[in-house]
Amino acid sequence: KRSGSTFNFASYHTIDEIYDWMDTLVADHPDLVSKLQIGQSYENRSLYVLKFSTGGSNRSAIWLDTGIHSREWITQATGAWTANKIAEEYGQDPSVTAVLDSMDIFLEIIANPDGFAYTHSSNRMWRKTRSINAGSHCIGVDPNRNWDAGFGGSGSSSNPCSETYRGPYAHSEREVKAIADFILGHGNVKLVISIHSYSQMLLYPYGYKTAPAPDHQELNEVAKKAVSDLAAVYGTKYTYGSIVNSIYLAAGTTIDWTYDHGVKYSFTLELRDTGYYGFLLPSTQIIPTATETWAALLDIMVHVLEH
Ligand code: ING
Ligand code: ZN
Repeated sequence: KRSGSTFNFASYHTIDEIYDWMDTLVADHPDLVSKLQIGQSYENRSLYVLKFSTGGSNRSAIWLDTGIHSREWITQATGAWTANKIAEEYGQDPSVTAVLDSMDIFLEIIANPDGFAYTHSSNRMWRKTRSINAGSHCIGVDPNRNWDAGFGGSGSSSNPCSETYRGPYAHSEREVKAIADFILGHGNVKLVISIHSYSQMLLYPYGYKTAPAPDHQELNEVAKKAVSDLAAVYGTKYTYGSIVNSIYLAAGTTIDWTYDHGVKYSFTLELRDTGYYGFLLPSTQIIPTATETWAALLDIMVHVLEH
């Protein structure tokens, strides 16, 4: 297949390379894969989403995003590998086939394109968006503190120079608002997995409050099985739990917003590693990381399909 021969999944790529490859994937799988534009970034880059669908109308859906924090390069790389895997396994793998025979999958590989471009051009460690903050010399908002879920609370900063700056108001960032509008407009999203790195964790709500989510017990069971199946691939150990119990209070995160807007199955994955390389994970680990992550993703997707 062209997509396999011209794009090296074992390397890190620029935004132009990834966007070009997305078109190749669509061209290679026209009956399964299409590309949507859900908006534009602050610097007017297109916000593209790959849609995997075998038909129907407004089927129940799965939303996956990678790269909302631009420096977490293993996530965009895993997103590309995963897109290819979904396309290749439909009609081959029984679980993928069953999922896509009744649900659609939406995958935004570069959820923060301005930040991603900046990690290539200027500062490899850039996390936030690239929006200008009125009255400050500091640039950018943390797109994982900008959501309307306990917005402004603990674990987010009001200082535009902070890495966890929440922004002037909820959904101030186009990149965040585009996803929120898409999910609300769709109205039938059953599962959200927002993918970050690093820490090797599988997290579920809440982050903005200490109260357990109403579905805490089921989410915990799903997470337990997913990390077990992930570990079975190469022995990589993940911890799991609510955001607040696993990391810290963090207000304004993606999955707290999706959970509070009816997406019962809302998760964040924190991919490899636990800090030895951190955000600078060697490209030799892309395929192993994506391969083990796939076990967890598929596990969660099948659970949602069956519930
Ligand atoms: N860590 C996440 C962060 O945004 C996180 C941890 C994930 C907090 C989900 C809250 C919700 O701080 C990284 N590496 O981005
Ligand atoms: Zn992150």
